[in-house]
Amino acid sequence: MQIISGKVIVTCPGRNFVTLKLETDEGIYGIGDATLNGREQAVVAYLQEHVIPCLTGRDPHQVEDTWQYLYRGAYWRRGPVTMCAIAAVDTALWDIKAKAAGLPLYQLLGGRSRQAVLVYGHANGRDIDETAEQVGKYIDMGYRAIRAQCGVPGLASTYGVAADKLFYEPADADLPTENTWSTEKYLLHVPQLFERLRNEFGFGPHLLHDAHHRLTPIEAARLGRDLEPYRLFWLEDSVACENQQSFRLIRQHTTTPLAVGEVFNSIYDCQQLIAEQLIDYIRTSVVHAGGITQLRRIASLAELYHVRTGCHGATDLSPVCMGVALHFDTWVPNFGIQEYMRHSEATDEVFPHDYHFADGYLHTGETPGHGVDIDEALAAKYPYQRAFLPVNRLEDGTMFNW
Ligand code: GCO
Ligand code: MG
Repeated sequence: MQIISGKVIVTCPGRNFVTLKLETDEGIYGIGDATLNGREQAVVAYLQEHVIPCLTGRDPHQVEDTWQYLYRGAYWRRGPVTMCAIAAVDTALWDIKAKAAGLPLYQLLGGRSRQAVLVYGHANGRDIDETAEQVGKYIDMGYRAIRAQCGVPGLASTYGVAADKLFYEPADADLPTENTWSTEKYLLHVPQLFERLRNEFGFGPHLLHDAHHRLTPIEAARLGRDLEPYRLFWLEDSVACENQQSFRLIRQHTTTPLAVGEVFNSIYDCQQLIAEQLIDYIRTSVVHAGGITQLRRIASLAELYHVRTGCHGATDLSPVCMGVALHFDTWVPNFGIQEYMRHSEATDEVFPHDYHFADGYLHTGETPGHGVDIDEALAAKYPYQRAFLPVNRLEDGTMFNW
């Protein structure tokens, strides 16, 4: 079998998605997600100019060799743009291999390790009452694990609080929106949210929270400690994680489980955190961490150190990425949880898929491949629209982390 063409499809059914389609001389094709939120066109150019021309004529079954060719062969390694492009190729090749074998992808990875994939949904509100009401709604929908985010008194807006309660979409403007942040106000408020949620819903549902890289290590240690009575499933992205040793300090002070990794794109970004057992969950995703080929290496490293997986699954990761993540989750021995933010109806129509939600779990289908396709005619009806993630400033105007 040979790869005969590669096509990049950009579509915006409510938000932008970049999809790679690789076709073979035997009529089998594979699909991969290449979406990098707010930087979509950089990946499109990387694929079109620097990757696709090297793929023509290659044997699609050589998944590992192609990964190494694109990673080592580029000389310039790592980085989100490069790794998204490699991920898209890798995903499309695994899709082709599984289709050629006539098997759902999880069978090629090692087969089923669990019946279904535990997922967490996103409850959020402008204040504690509204967030509590949303948590109740998620419980009614069958969710067993819920991430709770809440507006902070004195701040006009904050990360994770959406106008539309089911479909959170942070890339909201043609140029970056400016938000204002105060760590002091936030740190006082969050424990009150979780006290209320545990009082109202008990300790049955798993509760999670995302600090979105906004704290210093000692602030994160304080928050982890303040949240201990409420037994969170995890506290996510408490500090910006370029400096992995920050987690040593946090770890010394709190037993709240820690999760990190959605912005990581290489196994080396995870290495110290995993090997020193500074985290409990690694959140790298198929699309941002170089595809299944690298993600499973990360998971295997994590397994050695009792670290479990918790793949990023926000709406900016397309249904293709979600479908593949579910095959990975169905197989991976050290599975923890999967994030599941629902895609809009328009998105689901552009990307027909065979996974479904029931009773707090997502279930993969049995279609050969990863089970997600793209309706190109429909995709063409939604042209690209530039959209940026917001930026964040402190109250005195200092540029900060979003
Ligand atoms: C999450 C993430 C997202 C990111 C988004 C950026 O935990 O789901 O933090 O909400 O902000 O994926 O593109
Ligand atoms: Mg996050």
